[in-house]
Amino acid sequence: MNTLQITGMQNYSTLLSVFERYHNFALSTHINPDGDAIGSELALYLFLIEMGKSVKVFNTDPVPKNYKFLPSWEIIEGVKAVDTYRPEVLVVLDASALARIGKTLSKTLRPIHKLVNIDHHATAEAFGDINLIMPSASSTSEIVYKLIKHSQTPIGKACALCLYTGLMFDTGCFRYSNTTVETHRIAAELLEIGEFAPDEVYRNVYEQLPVAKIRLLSEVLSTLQVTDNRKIASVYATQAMLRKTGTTLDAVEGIVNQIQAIAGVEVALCVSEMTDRSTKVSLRSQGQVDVSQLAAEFEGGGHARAAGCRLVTPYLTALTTLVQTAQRYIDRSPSEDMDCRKD
Ligand SMILES: [Mn+2]
Repeated sequence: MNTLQITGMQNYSTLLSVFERYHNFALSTHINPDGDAIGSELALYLFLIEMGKSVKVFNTDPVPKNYKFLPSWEIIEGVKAVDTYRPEVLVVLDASALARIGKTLSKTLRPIHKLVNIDHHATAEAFGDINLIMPSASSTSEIVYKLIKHSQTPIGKACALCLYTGLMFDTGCFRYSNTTVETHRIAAELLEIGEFAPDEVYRNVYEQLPVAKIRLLSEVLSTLQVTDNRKIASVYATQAMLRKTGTTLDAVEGIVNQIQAIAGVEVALCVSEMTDRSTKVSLRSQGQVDVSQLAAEFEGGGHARAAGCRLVTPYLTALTTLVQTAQRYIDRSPSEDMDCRKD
């Protein structure tokens, strides 16, 4: 397979010429899609439609409720809808690895001509025929923004809202270390074009929580442990907690960020007990430790400040292992901050 790794300006043209050459497209993104995943794929969908293309979007997981304010979200279809459909070009966004679009989907959804990979994860695999991987970008939405700008097509209102949502989400509402002068410039431009209210976007994405989720939060936070040196904070979520509160695993997402806010904490981690008794781990770092490396020790990945992995051990064993590993990283790391990115 001829793999093309593209990073420079002229290489946006390479991808745009592929977009021009073919007619039938499919887009997809990672399982448990977040604001950047949905935002970037809808923005690219709208752009390709504007180019007169036939475009289908297939995701393994349904669009989370809090992204149903985004224009065109209804066009996103599930795995079953793929059937025998074969696009000429498949564009995978924000996924790190092809398998992350879902086991079934990664096998059934195959392009006739080109597989395109657009991503900003530091650990992104170059699985495409064309790989537009930019770890310096705040989000996949930022890369899509730059691609559209390069095409000199005006960004539409609907597209601006999708891109802004992705940018906002992946920068943690413009507060993570991946937030730059440029991020703010792009956000300002998108606000100007889209004429939407930023507070409404925030409210749509973050303030539509069911009560059950707050009850789960309370359960999970009650498991808080902080190491003696106060550098590692951890919590866990069990299947029993999910049952008790009537929630599912996706409700655990984001809890790790809350404990990261504890003064002096360098590494925050949240482990979740899975139904098969394996353990899902979310890791956050304040900058001293590269948690993508830590996660890689357990075949996981992500960014220097936000990463994840899965262990085949029960959650309490996994928790002990992870805390010990994190401590090893803290002991050997220099204390100066790294210039690193979030999810
Ligand atoms: Mn992203």
